Amino acid sequence: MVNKVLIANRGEIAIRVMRACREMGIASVAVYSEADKDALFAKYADQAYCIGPPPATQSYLNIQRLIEVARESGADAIHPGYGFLAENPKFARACEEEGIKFIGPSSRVLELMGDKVAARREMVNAGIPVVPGTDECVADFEQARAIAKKIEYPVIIKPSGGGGGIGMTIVANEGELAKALESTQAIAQTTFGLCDVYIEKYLANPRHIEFQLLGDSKGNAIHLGERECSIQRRHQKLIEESPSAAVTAAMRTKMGKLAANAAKLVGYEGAGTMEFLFSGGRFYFLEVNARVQVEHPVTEMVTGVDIVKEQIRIASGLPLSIRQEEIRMNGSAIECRINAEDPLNDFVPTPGKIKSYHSPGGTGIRVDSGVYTSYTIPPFYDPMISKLIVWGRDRSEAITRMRRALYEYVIVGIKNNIPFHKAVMENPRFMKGELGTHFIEHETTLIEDMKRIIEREKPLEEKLSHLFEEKKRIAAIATVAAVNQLALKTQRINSA
Ligand code: MV4
Repeated sequence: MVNKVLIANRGEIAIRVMRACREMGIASVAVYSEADKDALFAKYADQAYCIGPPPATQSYLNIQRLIEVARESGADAIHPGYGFLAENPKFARACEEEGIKFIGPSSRVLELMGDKVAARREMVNAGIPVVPGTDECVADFEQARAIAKKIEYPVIIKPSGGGGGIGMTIVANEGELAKALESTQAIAQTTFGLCDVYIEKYLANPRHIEFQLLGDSKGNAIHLGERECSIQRRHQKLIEESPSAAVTAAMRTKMGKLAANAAKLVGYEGAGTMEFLFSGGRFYFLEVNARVQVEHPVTEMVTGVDIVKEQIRIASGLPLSIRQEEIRMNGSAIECRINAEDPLNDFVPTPGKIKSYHSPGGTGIRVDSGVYTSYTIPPFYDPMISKLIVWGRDRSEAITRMRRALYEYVIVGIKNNIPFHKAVMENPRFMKGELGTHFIEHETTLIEDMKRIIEREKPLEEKLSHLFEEKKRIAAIATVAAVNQLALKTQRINSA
């Protein structure tokens, strides 16, 4: 087993990894930028090193500095978390060359999965269904025209070096093709340093469903079922759940087996996700995310598997601690990403000081966060405050529990997206499980719903504002709970 892990990340995911380390008797090393000197993760770690100025390029993305700190601190492994350097083959290779375990797939696999056209080809060979489209990069307009004509419009042009939706262009007809091809190639070049693009049939309002995979160095690969992440905005997921309301047990078994088998075929070591679009009852492969994902806790809640511990075991050369036959999906879990952003002002980021903070608790609740009362969320990184995850015996219980938790949550000082989550948890189509990647833009009442919810709480807030001094916090929270009980009753009457 590894002895000491350097976490090359920040915020809640850094703490998530350190918690796994602590339970496994492994020491943890935090690295933090000057903007994060007061962050919880830097205090939680056994050791902490400042690695540079606030901009990520000068701190969390500085490969040389990270390797240097690993050596200096005596860390024998690096966990990259998500984002930053998590899927960077150069970073994985630098670790490999230094004899430091990179907790993730090999640089070879990261390179393969980073090239979306190559990954697509690999999956076709493994028998995974893909969206109709090209198996090579599109060289010129004539080739693009022929392909688009064959698969029929609308089509979507994607950068091969990309992923996560950046730079993609939807093309409705041949008249738009030339311009779209040019602009996608330009974005691909400037953003990913590679002008290669590929074309797929465009699916109108698919669901986004992904399978959680684990592969070890002994050639074992298993799946932990799926997550549905259709509720997203500008490629930022906001709500994720497991299982998906659209996936039957038979579909799960079939796709899960295919996905795990594909992971085995490419020699995948570590935790990973296979992303699919789901439309008309069928799965279409999109891409592989070769990292632990933000939304991994919903899978942990329904399977009981600690995904980060498995990552550390795998990197240590140990076999997976569970077999496929032992995996059971128990109940239903939902995650709401609680962000410092204003849902009534186009979701603009609202970093700043949290004056008062009380997170929900009780049965079936998990809060993964890196904040505390009086903490100031810096403006340099993503504005996530926490992940609120709930478990219920079924989807309906998970939704009512999520509502209860959202109404317990007290965040004073910065605008946040809790009203958005409250509105979705009351949305009739969400409650029926009728989801799609265009859910937010299609649900045109969400803005009014949020305003109504905020209005409903106004009298309460006026009552509370003078109470929000540190000493009276507990009383304030009790009042919140009581008034919110009222809000929930109103809600039940409305829906009856
Ligand atoms: C698609 C698609 C429709 N058809 N591919 C977005 C995230 C990235 N992983 C893949 N994405 C999509 N791929 C095909 N063949 C729809 C999306 C998509 C999307 C694309 C462009 C702009 C906004 C979008 C929002 C959700 C999903």
